[in-house]
Amino acid sequence: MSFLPLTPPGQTPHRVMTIAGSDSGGGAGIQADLRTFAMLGLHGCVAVTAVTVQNSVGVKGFHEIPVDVIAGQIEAVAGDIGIEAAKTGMLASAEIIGAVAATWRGLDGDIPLVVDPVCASMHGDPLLHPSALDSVRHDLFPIATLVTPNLDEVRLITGIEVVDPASQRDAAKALHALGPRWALVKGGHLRSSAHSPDLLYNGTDFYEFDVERVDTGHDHGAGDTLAAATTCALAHGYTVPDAVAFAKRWITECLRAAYPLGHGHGPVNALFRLQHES
Ligand code: PXL
Repeated sequence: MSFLPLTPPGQTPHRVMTIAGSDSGGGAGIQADLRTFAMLGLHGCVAVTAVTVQNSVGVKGFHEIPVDVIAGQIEAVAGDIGIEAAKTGMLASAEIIGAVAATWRGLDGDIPLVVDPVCASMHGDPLLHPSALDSVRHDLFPIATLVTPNLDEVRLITGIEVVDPASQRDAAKALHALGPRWALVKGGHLRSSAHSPDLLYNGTDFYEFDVERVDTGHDHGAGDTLAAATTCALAHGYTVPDAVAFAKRWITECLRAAYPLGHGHGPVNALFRLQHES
């Protein structure tokens, strides 16, 4: 199965950045993003925002990186290597969100930015201080090309409980009103549905992405991987709807290949290509 065109050896691939937290268990966060960047043939750069202490069972705590170090990582890469598209994941605090937003606004050019507004782990462990939700709405969303909340994050950010297509549309409108150019309301957490329809909205048009649900107990890092693959496609010059369609195809394969790990939830598997393609 083909995904993105690969760069010939010796030539510089497209360059993307993840601004996110480290997952010591290797399933989500920066580790998941870099796996998808690499497996899609892009060069991945990193601004680490926090270091989590976690395994497959849960998050035991996290340490926030000082904001000047976070801003410095973004500026160092942008000023030398260049960033063609980026994504944000775990940002932990209002202070970090403020620093990332200010740094991002200071960069030259209109670089596509995918904002995955990570609030909690799949076990419900908090990855964002509740007091930072206002910064998500007012500092982070306005700089986003695309926001990709899951349904729990939609509820925290907009107050809307998505239970059906009508409320999913309302949520897309409420998210878009906060300033991103596009909002994607992921349906993956609608457990009752046989499908997992995602709804994309740009203030004018709705696009629906209805991919077969892959039921696996091992979906740690699924949201990160979807946003990372979308970022890769944007770096390749895809439109946002095409990038989301591409990323849906990628996460579906990663979910099909997910594996058990430790005593809890295993991760989605971006390495499936090593097993299926040479
Ligand atoms: O999947 C969301 C996520 C993002 N970033 C980090 C995480 C998690 C979930 O656990 O640990 C660092």
